[in-house]
Amino acid sequence: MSILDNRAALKAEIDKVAEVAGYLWMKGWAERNGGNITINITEFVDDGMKSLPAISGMMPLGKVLPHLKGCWFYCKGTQKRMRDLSRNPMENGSIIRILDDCSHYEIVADCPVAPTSELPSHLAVHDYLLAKGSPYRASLHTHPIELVALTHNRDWMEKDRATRMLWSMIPETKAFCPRGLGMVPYMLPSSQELADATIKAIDEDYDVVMWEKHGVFAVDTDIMSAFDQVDVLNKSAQIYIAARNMGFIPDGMTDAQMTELSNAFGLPK
Ligand code: 2HA
Ligand code: ZN
Repeated sequence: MSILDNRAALKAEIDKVAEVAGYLWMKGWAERNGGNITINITEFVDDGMKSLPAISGMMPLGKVLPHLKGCWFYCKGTQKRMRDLSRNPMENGSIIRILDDCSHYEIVADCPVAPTSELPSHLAVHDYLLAKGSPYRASLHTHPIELVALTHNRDWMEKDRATRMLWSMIPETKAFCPRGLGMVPYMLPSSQELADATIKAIDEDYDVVMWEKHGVFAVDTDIMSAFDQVDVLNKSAQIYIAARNMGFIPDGMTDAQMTELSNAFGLPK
């Protein structure tokens, strides 16, 4: 028995998470338990779900998150592997609900798998998105090799320098990641400080935020779209590296070509 039985719409969302988890593993972005995914599934919750008993005690969120009252999430489990999640999402992640005090949660289904270590960042971001009235319901943290490599150099950590280079490698990148790549300096994984800095970067209007020497954090309407934004950025980083490996610095699209593209697709300048 699974909470997903006879809940086709909810199951379709979890299936997308499993599909993306498989891509993360295949791309080499999800070593061991690396990366995490949370999705806000509140719109799929029915009365039958609301009456289900908890299968865990009350766990603290570490912070009051007022906009999460009554919200439900699917979360990857802590210490769980993306490659396992791709085959078995409900044994490597769980469905949680936020309690009315907005500072605790409990696990509801299917297994008592404790959520990801990055839960503070993920839930604080979901709280921020709801407060803003954003339609975004998915957040993804992963370790894309070439984008992480880029952050090991101070110059590329300068605001929007990497964004300009990545956009200029191939026209699709700006078209499909129109807000670019925000940069957050190194901070301890799982810390509240990192969560706060991530929200600040998203608030500056980025959908994808780089955690220096660690990974990316991306938000979008659903998990597939969040993955796509990271995928186009990392593709550009790979093209840059391929050119450098051929012995030259790539020209990149010209400013005039970038402006033409932005006008044609109605993208921000
Ligand atoms: O959950 O990637 O940053 C594993 C991680 C933590
Ligand atoms: Zn990580």
